[in-house]
Order: sequence, then structure tokens, then C-alpha cells
Amino acid sequence: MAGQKLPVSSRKLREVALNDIGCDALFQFCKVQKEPVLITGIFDAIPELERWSPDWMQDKLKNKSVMVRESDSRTFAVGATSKEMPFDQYVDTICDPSFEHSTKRLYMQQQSIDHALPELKNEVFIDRYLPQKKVFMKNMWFGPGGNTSPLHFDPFDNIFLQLYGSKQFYLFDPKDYSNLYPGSCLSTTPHISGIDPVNVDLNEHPLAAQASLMQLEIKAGTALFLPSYWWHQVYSERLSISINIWLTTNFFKLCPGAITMLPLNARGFTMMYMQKFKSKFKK
Ligand SMILES: O=C(O)CCC(=O)C(=O)O
Repeated sequence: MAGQKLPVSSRKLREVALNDIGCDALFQFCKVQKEPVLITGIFDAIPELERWSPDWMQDKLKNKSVMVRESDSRTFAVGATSKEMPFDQYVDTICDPSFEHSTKRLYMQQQSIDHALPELKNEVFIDRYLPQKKVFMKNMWFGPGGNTSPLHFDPFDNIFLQLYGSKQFYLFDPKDYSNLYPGSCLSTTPHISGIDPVNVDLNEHPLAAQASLMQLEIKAGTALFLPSYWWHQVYSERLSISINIWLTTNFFKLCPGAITMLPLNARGFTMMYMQKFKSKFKK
């Protein structure tokens, strides 16, 4: 049966300019927010960030090979395959207007700036205003219009910067956890929803009708502060470049998302410590 888009609630996000917060006060500001906040005027406060564009990136990443995710549908499901390709070729492919109609989709999705793209490490600028021990990871997201990252939550507070193009965010409060058909807490995907809020079959997923959807467009030069465990699905409206900064987190928060992540986190920590233990004895 054909799905439908959930109705958008009238709940509005707070909007504030970065210059009004003050770059130096950004972390303190984020730390106390209980709800997402739209932060405007990023380029007014940090003009260096306006340079990010496909041409500028081609110059920065000349002769580099990058990892690109591939998908047969517009939604990049968890576990989408990745392939390595020259960055120049990636940009030429996604910037070609005919690519919009291609059935094979490509996305440089969640590429760690520190590990995969160190050439861009000094170009993030906004992280200089954040206490370094609070920055867990910085990622780049660069892809064509039409791509969707499916509905999920992350256990991190997120400063999401839109630097080029625009994206639609579909958001749900962590309180909507049980209306969104999350993966089992014993699976590797307890943070992924089983529904698409813009195409839900309410016969199959009736609880989704009780969830309260917020929708917002994020244009170049704006950022979204998204507290941990908020559900989000992200649609790229056109060719888009974004960076997100995950801030270190409290894994023991009292909310359903955090509780269902505990088995996965416990497995992750055990594996990490076993690796450390093994490498100690190899020396
Ligand atoms: O921009 C996207 O495609 C997804 C971003 C996202 O999921 C995140 O920042 O956590």
C-alpha cells in the first residue's frame, strides 16, 4: 500500500544568530539546550566557512581517493556498500545534471574529517571555539540532491553546519521513541527507525500516527544544534556540503533511546578494551 507523509506539528524551533550567542559561548549555550535550536548567521560570525564549495573542495582534495557510499535507492540504508574513487571523478559525477536521474546513488556520507580527510582539518574553524576534549568527532557530508539519510538518533549532541546547498530535517522528540518502530535493543541498529516519516504505511505502522513531526529547512550559513537522542531524517534538496560535530556524551541518560543503546555500547566498549589488551601483549 502507498505510504503517506505524517502531518507536520505546529511546534516551532527557537532561532538565534551565532553572533548573538558569541562563538566563545557556543559550547556553554549548547550544553543547556533541551531542544533543537536553529543557529543562523554562521557566515557572518565565521566568514572563512563561506569558502566551502565543490570547486574549493576539488582544489583542497586534488589527487585524493575518497570513500563513497553507493545505494540503489535514494535512501542510504545502514550498511550501504562503499567504494573508493578519485575525488575529482566523484565531484564530476555528482555535479553532472543528468546524475539527478541516475538509479545508482552516491554519497560521501559521514566521512571523518580527522581520519579520512585531514586536508580539511584546519578548515572547520568553528571547532576552535569548542573545548577540544568535548569534541568527539567531526564528519563531512557531501552529495547530490535527492539523497536521504534515514530516520535515526545518535547518542551525541550534534552541531550540524550547512555550508553549501540546503537540506530538509524531519525531527521527532526522544519521547516519540515507541511510536517510531526502532530496531531491537539486541540488534546492531537500536537507533534506526523502521519508518520513513514522508512515506509511512499507517496500516503497517499505526503508532506512527501518534508521533509529532517537526520539519525544517537548513540553508547554507545556518546550523542546527540537535541534542542527543533526537530522531532525525535528512533529505538533501540539492548538491550539498555539511559538516557535523558530535560532542562527547553521557551514555547513561534516562531516556528510552539511551537505555536501548546500552547492550550495543557494552559490546563496543568490550571490543575496544579487548583490542587494547591484545595489542599490549603483542608488544
Ligand atoms: O546530512 C545527512 O545526510 C545526515 C546527517 C546526520 O544524520 C547527522 O548529522 O547525525
